[in-house]
Amino acid sequence: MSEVHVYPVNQQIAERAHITEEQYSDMYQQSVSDPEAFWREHGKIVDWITPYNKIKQTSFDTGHVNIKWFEDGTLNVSANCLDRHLATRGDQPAIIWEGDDPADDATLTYNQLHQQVCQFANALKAQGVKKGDVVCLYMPMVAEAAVAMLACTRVGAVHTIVFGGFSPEALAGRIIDSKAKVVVTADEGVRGGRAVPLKKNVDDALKHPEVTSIEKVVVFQRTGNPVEWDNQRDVWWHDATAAVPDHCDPEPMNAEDPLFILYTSGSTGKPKGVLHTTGGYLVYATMTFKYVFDYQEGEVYWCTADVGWITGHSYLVYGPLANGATTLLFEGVPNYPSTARMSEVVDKHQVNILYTAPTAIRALMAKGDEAIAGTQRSSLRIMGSVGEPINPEAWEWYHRTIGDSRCPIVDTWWQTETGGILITPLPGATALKPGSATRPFFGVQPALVDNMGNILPGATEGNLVMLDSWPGQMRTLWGDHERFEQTYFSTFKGMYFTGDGARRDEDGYYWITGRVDDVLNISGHRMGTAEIESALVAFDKIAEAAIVGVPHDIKGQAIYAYITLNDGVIPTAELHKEVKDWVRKEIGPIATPDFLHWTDALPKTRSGKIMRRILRKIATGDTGSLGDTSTLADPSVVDKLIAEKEKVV
Ligand code: 6R9
Repeated sequence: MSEVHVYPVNQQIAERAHITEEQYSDMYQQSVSDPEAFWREHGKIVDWITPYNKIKQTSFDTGHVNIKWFEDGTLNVSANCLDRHLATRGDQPAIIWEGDDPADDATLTYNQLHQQVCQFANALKAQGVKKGDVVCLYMPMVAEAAVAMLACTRVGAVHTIVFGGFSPEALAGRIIDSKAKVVVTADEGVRGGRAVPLKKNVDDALKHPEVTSIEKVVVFQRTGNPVEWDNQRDVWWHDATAAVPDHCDPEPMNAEDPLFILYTSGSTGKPKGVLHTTGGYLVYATMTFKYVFDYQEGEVYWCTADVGWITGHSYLVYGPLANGATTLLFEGVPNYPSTARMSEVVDKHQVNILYTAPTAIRALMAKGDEAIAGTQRSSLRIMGSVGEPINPEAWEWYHRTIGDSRCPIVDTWWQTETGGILITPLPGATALKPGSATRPFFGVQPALVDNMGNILPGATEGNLVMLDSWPGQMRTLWGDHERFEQTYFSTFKGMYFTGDGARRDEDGYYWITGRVDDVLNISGHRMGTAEIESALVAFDKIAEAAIVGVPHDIKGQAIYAYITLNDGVIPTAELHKEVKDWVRKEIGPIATPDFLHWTDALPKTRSGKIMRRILRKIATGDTGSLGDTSTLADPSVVDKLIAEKEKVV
């Protein structure tokens, strides 16, 4: 380890921070020694229709995993994000929308957002949506995406957002699994100067023979370009909202009623439908937003994540709006039309808190000072990072160049499954070490275990687990509680396994080392190797495929595919392109392999298991230490693979 530079707590920030160093220690202590008392108090950060008496009913026992928080309380998420702010900040901006084109922007006040949400909630009802129905959102980054989310919560519908970059096939798979009744989309999205054919993708997805649950498609008009239309099924957003009243009472929901499903990649099989419920999720998103970003009244907060990811749920929409914050929703990409776009947006809207991903930071860092050309960024106070480990160089650059060495960086570790941030600095309370997510949030009990599940004390390295529940934890996998238990609670009995490895230093700081399972992290997006492999073998010329991740300067990891073709098929440049296009079509551009390695045979054990450890080493060129190859059925494949590597593009 090279020497770690420690940044002490910034005193100016600490002076008016919600949480100081001493408060953190006291509150953390209380939160883990008496979770009932702690959450009884802090559950009040949101407004309840029926107050809760029960706090925590949770068990991590394999076979009986059961997670319930505040289970006898009722509340409504949209009322917490909107109605409760109207008296005090109805005219304050709730959402600032910044278009892909720097000339396009718009502001919605809390009053305006409330009105739009009520109207769209009534429009959903008019399309037949009832409490408990699943609504699939396949939206670009427009304010209407947030309107649609909040409208679902208002009527008690369960949303499942599918990232607009996913293909029709991927969309169809999620609709089939969730049994969604309605899709909300747009004619097209706009990103980086290019149109994304969302409505066309929906049309294609709905042609899939197993998609039988969709009754209506509501289409927001973003570009106005012509789209195909099914008069029975398709409804324009503007028509659906034109004739409905703008009053809609929020539906009282039980704390444990489903709030949303979000599909994420795992190490095996199909994407998993992570289920979050209403009360615990909202309490946790609201509280973490307030303390992790030290949000102060009137500040402008910008999270660059897409609504299609968990970060877009918890820290673009629900956390900020539940706190009455002004949240900036950006349609575009950080480097379009100029490399300095992100910094320009900060200046234009006087952003105080910026939350982005290491992959974006590294892409800008590669351009040096061009990323800040002509900008001041003097409004910035706090900056955040999420999605993957941030390397110390990128951290330092972000701190020095974007933040002018003034702003604390919160490196926030969490997952789709955790609902909110679990390990993170607090701006006024935690000394920073570049590359470390530092310490657990209130109520969070991380531990490091060896491969046998023994808890390792002190400064050490191991598998990252959680010993007890927190309110934002996922409750189940949609329709598959057994898989939920298998995936998260069977590796280490009685513990939630994150799938990540981590190191803990002598100060108790956590350093996430990355996934220890077969999940890749490409530009902060999770991709299961199994998912890409099954897309590849579905291609009619491919016999077998194995995916590994290799380090990439900007994306963090790149996708390296070993492919065995069917007998007689010759690898050509055309086939190379065809295979890449196929994966793009099956899953989406983010899953496209960067490297294709054609080979006749993969290294397998005598029982037929592919030895990925060897494939990883060959792909990264680390062939000096291949380790034990004696269990291979045919050890000669290793030398062949190493020789073939020369030709890989
Ligand atoms: C929020 C989100 C989760 C996986 C997680 C880990 C990686 C996220 C990180 C980080 C190191 C951080 N990850 N934040 N690794 N430092 N600050 O990204 O959710 O898409 O489910 O990904 O991302 O590997 O397990 P999700």
